Amino acid sequence: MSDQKTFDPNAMNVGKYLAQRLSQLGVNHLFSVPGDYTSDLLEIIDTYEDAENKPFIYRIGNCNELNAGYAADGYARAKGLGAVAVTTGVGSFSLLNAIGGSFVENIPVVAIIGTLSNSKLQDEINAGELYHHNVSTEDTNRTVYSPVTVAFERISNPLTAPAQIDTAIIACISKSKPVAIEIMEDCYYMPCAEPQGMLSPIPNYESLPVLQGMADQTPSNKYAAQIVKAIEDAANAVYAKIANGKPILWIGKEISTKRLQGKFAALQQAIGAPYVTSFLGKAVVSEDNPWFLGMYDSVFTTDHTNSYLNQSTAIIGLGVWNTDLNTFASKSHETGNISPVFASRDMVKDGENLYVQVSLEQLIDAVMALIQSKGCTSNWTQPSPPSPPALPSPSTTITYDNFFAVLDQHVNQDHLIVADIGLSSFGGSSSLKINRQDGFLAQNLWASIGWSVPAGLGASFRDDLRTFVIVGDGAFKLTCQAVSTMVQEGRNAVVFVLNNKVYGVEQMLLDAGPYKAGSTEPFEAANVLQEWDYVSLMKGFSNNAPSAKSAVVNTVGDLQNILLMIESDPSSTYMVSINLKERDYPSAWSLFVNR
Ligand SMILES: Cc1ncc(C[n+]2csc(CCOP(=O)(O)OP(=O)(O)O)c2C)c(N)n1
Ligand SMILES: [Mg+2]
Repeated sequence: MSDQKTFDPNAMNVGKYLAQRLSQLGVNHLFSVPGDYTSDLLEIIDTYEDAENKPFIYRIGNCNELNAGYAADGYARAKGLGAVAVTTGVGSFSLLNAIGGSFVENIPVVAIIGTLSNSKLQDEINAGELYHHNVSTEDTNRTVYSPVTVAFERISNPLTAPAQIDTAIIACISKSKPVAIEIMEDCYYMPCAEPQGMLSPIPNYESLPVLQGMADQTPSNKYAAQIVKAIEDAANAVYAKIANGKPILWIGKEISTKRLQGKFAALQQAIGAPYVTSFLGKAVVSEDNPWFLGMYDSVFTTDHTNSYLNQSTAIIGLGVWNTDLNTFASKSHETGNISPVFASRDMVKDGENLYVQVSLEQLIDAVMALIQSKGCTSNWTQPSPPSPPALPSPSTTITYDNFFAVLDQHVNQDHLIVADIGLSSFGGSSSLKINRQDGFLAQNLWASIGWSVPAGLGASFRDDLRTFVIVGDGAFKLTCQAVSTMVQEGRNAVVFVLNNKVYGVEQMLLDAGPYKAGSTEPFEAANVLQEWDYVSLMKGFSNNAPSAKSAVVNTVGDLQNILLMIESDPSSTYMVSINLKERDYPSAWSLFVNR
């Protein structure tokens, strides 16, 4: 309890200011774990209501800080911006993995860390007193969080709090990366200025017309002129590869994070070229498009996709990050540079030529301008889709391939898929046809197993969609308590646990021997999991709440039945164990297993 509450309860204060700023940007939920250094803030959040007596922000309690962080990350991926509040030290250190993932994958999350009051810090510094959860008198959270945030603000003074909060949030939405706001506990109830206007992102680069103007003025700005030239040269290089022949566009996550879906669609139509995605770029635009050919990723590329890639005269990477995942299965130590043309991370690589300070948007605009002035005729005819695999009879044992074939026929534009990393990623969840833009969320580069369950909790606040989480049993064990939070918050999410009783992908990468046909080679002991009873687990997590449902799937028919039940029950949380044979794997791994 803070004596600061004696201030006028109707006046603006630091906690309310933060709540208003987040709420203005569409953050209606704050994921948190209480701690005495944040309790006053959470109390403000819980009691602060708008003119219609609705809370500005609903606080969502989580079982631990890692889950809260992943939930904020999933919320940000699904809704645009997320926020999490934890206590210092024991909370902020547990949260760090989640914020690391948000940083690496360009997800805008505001991490709020409640810390010692000004007077307690002075006690520590001057009188050697020690306070719980506190590492030292050093600026520890700043040291720990600086590498994984684009702004760190420590608020010790209510007078500067509004400017500091605004600075951090503007950095977050401008750079699409996490920020941390550490607030000393005596500040939350302190009066401060009212928020002025709305916060909006600052562009990361000048537009081409502005640069052009700077280059053309007398005397010319030589740096602007060089950037204009880099943009033009990069666009000419790309145009030369697409204007004739059979180019294929290979799209990546920046199409989504930089909101370039519309510009990409116009470019694709103007060229008349098919497109494929990288693993990180899955479903950045809807896959319900006849020109979409599937994922391009080393040995996981399907025969159908390869039949087109083999005919292509150029593969143009647009917004694809050059990561080892693009050639994951090759087990190479190199990154996955499988196309000579890459436009991402504000540069364009064309073979040996590198054009820097060229954003993806500027490149697409400049290539479109060339197409409009010079024309473009691709030699492609619209691809015909492969026929979907025939579904096996209901009595057939469930396998990875059957699971994804049945699910693929079931999911539609009303679903949001949140997929974890594991054997099920490649040729499994990556093979699902996603019929809506951004209808598939995965943390594939940071690749922290267990992300999907709490991220699915966060994503499930997209009330217009039903969230389906696909997670391996090993990954599930890290963060499974988030299912309990789903029940508590009345989320109608569905968690499919791919229960193969092993860390399958770890075994695959270590030694694929146990997966070879007819093999009796044992799994490496470190990769064998204790089996769980998922039905009992769901009962335990929810104390038998009627809205907490569970099922076990052993056959194709079991899966079809449970999917029907789930559709007819839009207000329950489901946990479904898919009972797989230990040596089963998605057939997309066959080339890997048999090489
Ligand atoms: C936090 C974290 N710890 C460890 C790993 C290493 N790792 C990657 S995949 C994996 C196993 C996943 O097993 P499971 O979820 O059962 O999926 P399966 O491969 O069996 O489909 C592990 C341990 C990781 N990526 N993240
Ligand atoms: Mg497993």
